[in-house]
Amino acid sequence: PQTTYLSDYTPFGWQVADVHLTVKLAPKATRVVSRIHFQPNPNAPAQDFFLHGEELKLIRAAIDGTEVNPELTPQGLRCDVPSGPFLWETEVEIAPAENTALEGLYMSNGMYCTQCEAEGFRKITYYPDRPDVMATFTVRIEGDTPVKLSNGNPTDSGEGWAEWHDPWPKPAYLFALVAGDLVNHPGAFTTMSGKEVELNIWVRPGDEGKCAFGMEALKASMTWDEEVYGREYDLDIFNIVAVDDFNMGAMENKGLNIFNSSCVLASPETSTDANFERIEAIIAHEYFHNWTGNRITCRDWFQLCLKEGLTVYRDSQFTSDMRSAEVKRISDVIDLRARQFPEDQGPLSHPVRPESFQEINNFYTATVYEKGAEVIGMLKRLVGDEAYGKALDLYFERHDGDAATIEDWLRVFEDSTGRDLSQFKRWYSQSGTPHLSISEDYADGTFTLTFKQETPPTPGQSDKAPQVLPIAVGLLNPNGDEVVPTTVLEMTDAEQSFSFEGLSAKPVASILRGFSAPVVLDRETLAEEKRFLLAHDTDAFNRWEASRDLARGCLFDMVTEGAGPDMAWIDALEQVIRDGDLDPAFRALMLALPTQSELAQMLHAKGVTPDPDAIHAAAETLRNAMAERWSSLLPELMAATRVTEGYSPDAKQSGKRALGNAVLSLQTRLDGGKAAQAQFDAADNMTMQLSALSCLISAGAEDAALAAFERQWKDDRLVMDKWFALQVAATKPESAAPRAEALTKRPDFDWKNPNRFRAVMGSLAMNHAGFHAKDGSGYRLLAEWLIKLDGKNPQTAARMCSVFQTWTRYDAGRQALMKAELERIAAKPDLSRDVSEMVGRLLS
Ligand code: B3K
Ligand code: ZN
Repeated sequence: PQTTYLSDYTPFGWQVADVHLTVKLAPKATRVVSRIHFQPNPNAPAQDFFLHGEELKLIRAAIDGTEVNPELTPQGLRCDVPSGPFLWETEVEIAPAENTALEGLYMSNGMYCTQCEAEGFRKITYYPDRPDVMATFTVRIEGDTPVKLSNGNPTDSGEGWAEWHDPWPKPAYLFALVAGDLVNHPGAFTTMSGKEVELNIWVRPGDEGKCAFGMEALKASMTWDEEVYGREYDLDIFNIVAVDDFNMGAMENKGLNIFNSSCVLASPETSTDANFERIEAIIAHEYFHNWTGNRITCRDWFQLCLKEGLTVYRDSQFTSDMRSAEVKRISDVIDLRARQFPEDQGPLSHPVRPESFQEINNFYTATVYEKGAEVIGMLKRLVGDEAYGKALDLYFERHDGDAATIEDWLRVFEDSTGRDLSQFKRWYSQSGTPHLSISEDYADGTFTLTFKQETPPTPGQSDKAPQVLPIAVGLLNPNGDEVVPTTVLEMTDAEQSFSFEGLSAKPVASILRGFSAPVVLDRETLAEEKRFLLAHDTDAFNRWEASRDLARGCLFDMVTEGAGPDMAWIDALEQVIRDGDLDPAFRALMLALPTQSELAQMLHAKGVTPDPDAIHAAAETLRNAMAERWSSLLPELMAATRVTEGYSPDAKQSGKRALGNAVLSLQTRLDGGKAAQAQFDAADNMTMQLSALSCLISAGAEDAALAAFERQWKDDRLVMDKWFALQVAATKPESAAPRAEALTKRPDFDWKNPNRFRAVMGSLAMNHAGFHAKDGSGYRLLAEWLIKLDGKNPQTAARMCSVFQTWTRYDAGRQALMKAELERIAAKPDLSRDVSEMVGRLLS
């Protein structure tokens, strides 16, 4: 397969003035007629006229009305063209009903829909399918479906046809078309300049009752972007469509966002609090793309983080404002460590701005998205809030309508702040997670912190240069009072010291407050000092981190030395858990242990080969010890978290439920599932029902509840996804692979639906000790299904290959088993480019 390099970027030889598409829909033979005005691009070197096109049947091509015979290749077509402007026309035939890859134009439950990012438009018609070619689109849809939607504003319609015009020039990846038997949940929004916008959420008949929350989230997002970033919506209409078969969460097509139905449909009975929060965040994310992504897009796909990192950063700000900023920060760091750190520290490690790819869809990663957002957070921390605001204003002013680069982005900050960001730019080019170690010194009232940074080598990058690290530090005196409030130290060297003078006693340092840089902190702190921070730190993140650190240390000792649970930590934690003045959501986070995969990573980093069974056993022992120590506290807490008002997914109620359910899982260890069964029977919302079911599964007392749940929800696809997922994720390790396999034999295991596939196979990978079963049964099952899925949906198969990304950290036996499965996948005949690239990187 061919590799594309950032350094090879060349502009396209023509500009597109406008695009007219006529799409005549038919499941097996859709005709797409294009009329495109090309004119030579004065800024481009001479080149052949080449248009991308894949899996298209060319019916006819013409230039200025005269038929031509282009040279066809599997990737597109080449043609001789006039030296001046010309009108290009083609007619192609495609078969949406046969498109199981869910890229281009495809069908989901009888409905036509599209997914074009990154390179899917070329499966709809011949086109320069690259983000720096921007054009206005006029689209005519012909077909007998009652609803026909495309980008922009509706201009005209009649019996069997509808026409749309999008006045904003856009790259083809933002093209969208939806047609089907759909119903809308309507809404309206008045923008800050008084423009009326029609809003709709389009769903299949029967799902109308699950749209109200999404609509409110959309309006809240529109208001927030006006208030915080000064960004106003720019069309007369904004449509969202829910689709059941979708490879990702959602897609920001101009004026026509398409969502995986799991990321927009919500009701208290069918969605958990976590679902509600995620839906709110994804709706915001896609809406925010209208400015960061659509109005300002990417010059090429290497610049993906320009839109994704920034938009993730913006949606996290939104969630922080809508809910609790502290809880959001802790949750984001948990997620970063669970998904991005393993990526950055294994064979798939790549820079936030990658420099080469075979299949760009493989780079929609936690590194591009989440680390990309962390980089923006650091930039804001370094320049300050006000300067960030000014830089963003300049970014929108200078680059509106552009296909921009990371260089453009950084230049805006340099020009508006006068800072030199050349060293900061390493965050975009250097892969891997920096390790930060610290030593402390105190003498004569002066406290000195000395930091050392070092980034281990990653694929293709053996030598690492020091990066700019904003290190937020606060100092507490021995009574627990803060003597130096949060200060951002700017570290630029490999080793660097910072001093604080005029102190009356040796302080306790709270370092990397708010997780001010995405690094691994190697800090040898005494347990006593961590308990002190757990009790006194004014920074919520570091309070949580202190406890997390104690839990990690305790589990490390349990696994490596057979030590018992750290009762001093459990008692210190109890003080926090009991503190009714603290946000229940924060206390719920405090109750969670580090994940088993995080522990495996920590052991590996400390030179110990992780044994998944030993890690699982230690975590179980520790949780049992917590439950026993708090046996009288648990019922009290359960009572205190009871919600008596009607259900609301807001932060206040969901925080209470989160704490109550964290407590329930401990209580289940004492009563074998009695309280969980009672909660399951009484539940009137999915949060309470599902968490009770989860407890029953971990207690091995789930049979009746699973059957009852299935009877109740068998007709609701999204709820049944939860049922499939939970029984694999929450079961004992030895049952995970057998249960996943049994589930794949059910008639409702519709494996071509990405949500259902992920529910089973993704959950298997989440069950750490289950996936890593010593006999290799977890690996084998997953590999078999990836091979099967590759033939139908390479994109989803390739994404899931990343569950093998930590394979080299385990013992020789497990390594050999995983390697054999990866090799088996690699040997599959006709393996897709997507999976082939992933497996190649994993094995290299
Ligand atoms: N931009 C899309 C992702 C497209 C996925 C391409 N394989 C969703 C998002 O980040 O908002
Ligand atoms: Zn995005």
